[in-house]
Amino acid sequence: MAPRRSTCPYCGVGCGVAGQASGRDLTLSGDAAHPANLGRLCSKGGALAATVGLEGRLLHPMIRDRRATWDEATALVARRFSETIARHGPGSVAFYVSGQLLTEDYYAANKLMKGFIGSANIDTNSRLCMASAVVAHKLAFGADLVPGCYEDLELADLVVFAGHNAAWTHPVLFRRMEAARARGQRHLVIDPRRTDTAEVADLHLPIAPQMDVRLWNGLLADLIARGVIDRGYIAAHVAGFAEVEAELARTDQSISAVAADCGLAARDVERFFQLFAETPRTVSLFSMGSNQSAQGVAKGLAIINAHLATGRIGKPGACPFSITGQPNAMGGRETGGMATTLAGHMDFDDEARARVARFWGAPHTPSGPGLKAVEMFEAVHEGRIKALWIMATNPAVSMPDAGRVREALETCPFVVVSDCMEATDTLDYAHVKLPALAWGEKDGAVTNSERRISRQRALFEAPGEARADWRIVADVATAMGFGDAFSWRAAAQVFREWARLTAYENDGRRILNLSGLVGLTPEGYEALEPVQWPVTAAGGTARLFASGRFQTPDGRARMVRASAQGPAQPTGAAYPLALNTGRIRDQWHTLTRTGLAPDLWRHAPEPFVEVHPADAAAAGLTDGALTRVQTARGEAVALARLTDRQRPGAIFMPMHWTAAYAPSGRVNPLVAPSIDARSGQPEFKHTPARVRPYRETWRGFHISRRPWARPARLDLVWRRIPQAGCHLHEFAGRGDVEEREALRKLLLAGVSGDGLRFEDPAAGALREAFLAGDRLDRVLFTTASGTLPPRDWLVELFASEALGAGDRAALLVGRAPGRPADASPIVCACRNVRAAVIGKAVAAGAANVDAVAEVTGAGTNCGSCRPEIARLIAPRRLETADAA
Ligand SMILES: Nc1nc2c(c(=O)[nH]1)N[C@H]1C(S)=C(S)[C@@H](COP(=O)(O)OP(=O)(O)OC[C@H]3O[C@@H](n4cnc5c(=O)[nH]c(N)nc54)[C@H](O)[C@@H]3O)O[C@H]1N2
Ligand SMILES: Nc1nc2c(c(=O)[nH]1)N[C@H]1C(S)=C(S)[C@@H](COP(=O)(O)OP(=O)(O)OC[C@H]3O[C@@H](n4cnc5c(=O)[nH]c(N)nc54)[C@H](O)[C@@H]3O)O[C@H]1N2
Ligand code: SF4
Ligand SMILES: [Mo]
Repeated sequence: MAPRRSTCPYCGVGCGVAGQASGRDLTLSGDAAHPANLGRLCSKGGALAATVGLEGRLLHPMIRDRRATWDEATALVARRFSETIARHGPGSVAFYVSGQLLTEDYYAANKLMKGFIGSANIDTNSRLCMASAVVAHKLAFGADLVPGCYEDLELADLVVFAGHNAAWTHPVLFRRMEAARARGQRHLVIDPRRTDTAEVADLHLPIAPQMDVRLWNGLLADLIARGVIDRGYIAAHVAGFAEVEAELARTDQSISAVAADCGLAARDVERFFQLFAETPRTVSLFSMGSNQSAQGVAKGLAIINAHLATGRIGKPGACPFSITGQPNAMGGRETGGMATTLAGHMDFDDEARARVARFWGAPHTPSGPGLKAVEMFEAVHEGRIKALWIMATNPAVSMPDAGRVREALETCPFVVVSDCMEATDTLDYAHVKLPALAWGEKDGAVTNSERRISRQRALFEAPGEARADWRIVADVATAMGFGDAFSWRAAAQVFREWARLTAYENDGRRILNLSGLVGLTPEGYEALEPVQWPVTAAGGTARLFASGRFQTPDGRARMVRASAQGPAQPTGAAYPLALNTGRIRDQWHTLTRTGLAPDLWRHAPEPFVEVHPADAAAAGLTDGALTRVQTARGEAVALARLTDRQRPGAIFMPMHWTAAYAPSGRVNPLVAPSIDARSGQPEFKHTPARVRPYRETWRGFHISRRPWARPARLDLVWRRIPQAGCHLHEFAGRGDVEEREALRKLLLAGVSGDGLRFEDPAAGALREAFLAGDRLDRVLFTTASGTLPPRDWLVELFASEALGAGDRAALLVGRAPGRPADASPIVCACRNVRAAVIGKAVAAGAANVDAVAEVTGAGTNCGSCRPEIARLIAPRRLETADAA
């Protein structure tokens, strides 16, 4: 069989893949014919085959912990929702959905809530992600429209990354831009951290947290002063310029004043302004450093204003470009997955409501917007929402103030969760668990960051009783009595209905229009090639606004004042540090899928907190020490990473860890739920915090064939790190030897077989290893004051069928006989190359990334580590020493 073409389920780049399945084994490569990636894949996409096993999958409906039939589960969900609505009104129920649903799923969920239940209480995790950009687009362009396309990123002479760590979060697009750099494109990064994206850029502005609006306003004032704005474009296509100009004049916009407020060196700010002024082909990419802010809308508007005033929009290589995170964040915005719009980018005005109701034959459409994510969980907490259905998202981990979200879920009378995995932090709270088809099984459409609709296609048979999300929704809708409107039999029918809605009574005023796809046959749907909306009979559209017409009533774009404020909650004496959060290179969100691929754990095996050396010294922290990170809401414990890539006064923690992998390493219980008043998007990038040494009295590790969760009775800092063929557990405690003994008892209960044991009471050290036959079965090493060996060699032994005499003898030393241990960090996860090996290659004369690649193999597969290799070759110092 020829490989089937589909798309990667992770980031919004939307790379095409080509996969060939045999049973559950998958051979996968990048789809050379897909316009998003032309065959390339990053580390995450490249590891997909390692994540498609059935282990850990939810394969049958469950009512609490009892297996149920679909009929039972569907009937129960329908009955509880119907009863709740009958008793407390449609506003007492809610759906919380996800940019990881397919367009068909999203369309079905939205139709049920907004058309038939008659509430707008459906919101998506895109609220945590894109909501600020959506509002900025609507204010500026009249609808949530992304002007540009990926080709613009190659045509641009300057790319500004505004709070975007593209090297890690959109790696394949970054590879494309690296190629453009070789042809002279320049990169400028605005980010408080010197990320890998910043490391290789021409200019990095390590901005003080949440000062972006000040910087972009300063830029616009400077452009006006220099006379480089496009008065002709403004006169023809833009409204609101005079108001914005007048507002800017109220503040001192001198470079020195802007630089001082932004914590930047004046000459760097000057260089940014100069570069922007002299480069007509500029694309400004904005992502979570812009959106996840209490001023996220203002940040987006300030960026868009600079582009509108210079006419740099709708032209090749020039646009403001909000890049999306999830594979179908765009599809959700299009189909009405957000509580603040109807499907098809329509708003809650009477005309649009009537139109949508007419199209659906819907009895009830809500009169206005529903609850946005943070408000929704607050309403659950207060008991106003009494039935909640969560699909394809893990809010117990990913929402801000996650402790409170867990309380809300705990008390909610009825929680339904559709997921493809059987154990997630959110599923712990589910009354009903519904098994969804996962990537590789489901069939449907997604829209990537450049408005490109691509097909995801099934590569495997549906396992167990798992069903498509749209079908689960349709079955519940039918059981609620709305069967006529939900009688689809295939994804293709759902898609066609959706396409028809975009074209319905659309006289050209709604740019989101799939009129070219309304006649799609099942075969046409199956064969659909990637295409960018709007899609007419003539085909797709790469770039919007080329004619200078926008979706506002008068066709003009709007410049809207963006006022500069600092963070919602400033730091102070008790919590002097700004806690920033975000992503790491090789993991996806809450680890339910990338966590299954051992290779993807190598680059960052444990939760960490990045701290500037000066802040670390003040707090008594050393590199690698377990560190308590505290905010007004909660505490986490993570390994300190001392680095001058962090601004003094600011710290960073990854968002990924969950109760399943590192219960004390979860950051979201610490994050304040401050939101942007207009978009409802939380300020994930700023919570006042402090750090303290954890001061463990003992620590250790346990390697076993099966995974262990943190024992409930013991207050340990626990991390589970999946390995090929075994699980590594790292732990530390603050108790005495009794605590260690309690853990030992639990872990070793029932262990028989050959045991080796070494004890050094002076160091409080105990090392034990057990074999089952000739195979290593488990090891347990603990120490109070001594050291522990690197874990790699022991982990490797778990793969061996029979241990040799030499290996046995060295077991309790923990080191391979005669092999020097290299504990330096892994840089290239694909080829398993460590920093020390790269260091040696550099010392031996490898002067650039390609030379290092040739000698060591690092960076030769997906290329995600290339910026990090560059950093190892030429370390740079943070350029804030002389900041104003
Ligand atoms: N590897 C990986 N890739 C992913 C994902 C993943 O989980 N893993 N998730 C996907 C999703 S859903 C999303 S939304 C995207 C997100 O992609 P990005 O937005 O690139 O990712 P983040 O790491 O959340 O944040 C970007 C940067 O914003 C910076 N920042 C923080 N505060 C400020 C500020 O005040 N101003 C400025 N200018 N910058 C600031 C942070 O330091 C961080 O480096 O990634 C997508 N791609
Ligand atoms: N501190 C902090 N928190 C953040 C962020 C941050 O930067 N900092 N970023 C925020 C952003 S931008 C985002 S997008 C969110 C992401 O946060 P989440 O959406 O909570 O993260 P995921 O791990 O992607 O959750 C997806 C869930 O859906 C399941 N799933 C996968 N495929 C399917 C499917 O086809 N059907 C069904 N029914 N289930 C499926 C997965 O197993 C998993 O449980 O996190 C937000 N939270
Ligand atoms: S860049 Fe990586 S994660 Fe994103 S779609 Fe492509 S392969 Fe998937
Ligand atoms: Mo996101």
